[in-house]
Amino acid sequence: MRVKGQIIKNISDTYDCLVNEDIYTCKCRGNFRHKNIIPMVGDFVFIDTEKKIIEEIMERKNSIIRPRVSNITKAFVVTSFVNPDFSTNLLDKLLTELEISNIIPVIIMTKMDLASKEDYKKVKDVLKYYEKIGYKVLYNTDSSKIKDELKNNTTVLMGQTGAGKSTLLNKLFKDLDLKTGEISMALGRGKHTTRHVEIIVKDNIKVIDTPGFSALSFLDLKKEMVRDAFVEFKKYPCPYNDCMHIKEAECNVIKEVKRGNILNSRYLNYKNFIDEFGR
Ligand SMILES: Nc1nc2c(ncn2[C@@H]2O[C@H](COP(=O)(O)OP(=O)(O)OP(=O)(O)O)[C@@H](O)[C@H]2O)c(=O)[nH]1
Ligand SMILES: [Mg+2]
Ligand SMILES: [Zn+2]
Repeated sequence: MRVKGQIIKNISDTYDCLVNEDIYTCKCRGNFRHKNIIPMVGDFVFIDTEKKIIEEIMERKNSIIRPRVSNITKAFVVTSFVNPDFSTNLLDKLLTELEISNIIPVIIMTKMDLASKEDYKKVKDVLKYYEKIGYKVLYNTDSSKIKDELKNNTTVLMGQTGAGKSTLLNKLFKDLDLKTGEISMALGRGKHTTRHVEIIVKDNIKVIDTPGFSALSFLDLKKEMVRDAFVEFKKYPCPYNDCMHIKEAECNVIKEVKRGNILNSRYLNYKNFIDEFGR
């Protein structure tokens, strides 16, 4: 029988497809490979339930490359105060990618309990800026607020390895038992505890655990897309419409950085990202 389902898990060339309450473990149709069609977790598909074959992939509403997932409506950028240390660079990079993909980000902070008083205050001050420019910031202790964010969404968890993505999901859903890692081991060996992307389905919630990463780079983007993803820059229009805010005379973004209205680290990260295109 041909039915519609959604890919919720992929391990090498097998795909778990959810059809109502049932899971069918499928392979792809032979001609997918010739046509260079590679299914993604999140794809809505038509499957043959007897042959256990994915026959067709429906058009994607959106997709991201790292982690490779599709049809997302929201993203949690899971970020630790310490261990691994808070990094505006990584945060800005993820926010940039999400802005470009048109996916709403929510910053979820973890490991407040491990931060020294100074680190705690320093990070909190920086987070105030992100709230000011329009990003929602929650803490992994805010279980009910986080659940509200998840309702009626397909949410992907992104963030550095060891930040606490799987731990957060285990805490939210008591019957889950995702593997979590010792951070010293994870960082020391560059190892990820979560090895594959998986959609967890609970009533009206779909949430995707993913392996973390330690470095990211912009692959197939244009530098103008990166510029436009820095949402607060738009508040300060420049004399030149296509100003890149790098060394143009009379650039209002540069002025506002000097005045302290644009966070210095945001601007420095921006310049670094733009530099990546030059090489
Ligand atoms: N003290 C403290 N430890 C935490 C917190 N959140 C997570 N951890 C610990 O941090 C370690 C790493 O957590 P994981 O949930 O495995 O991290 P992850 O983001 O899923 O990592 P990957 O799967 O490798 O991407 C585990 O030992 C957790 O117990 C927190 O808020 N406070
Ligand atoms: Mg994990
Ligand atoms: Zn400018």
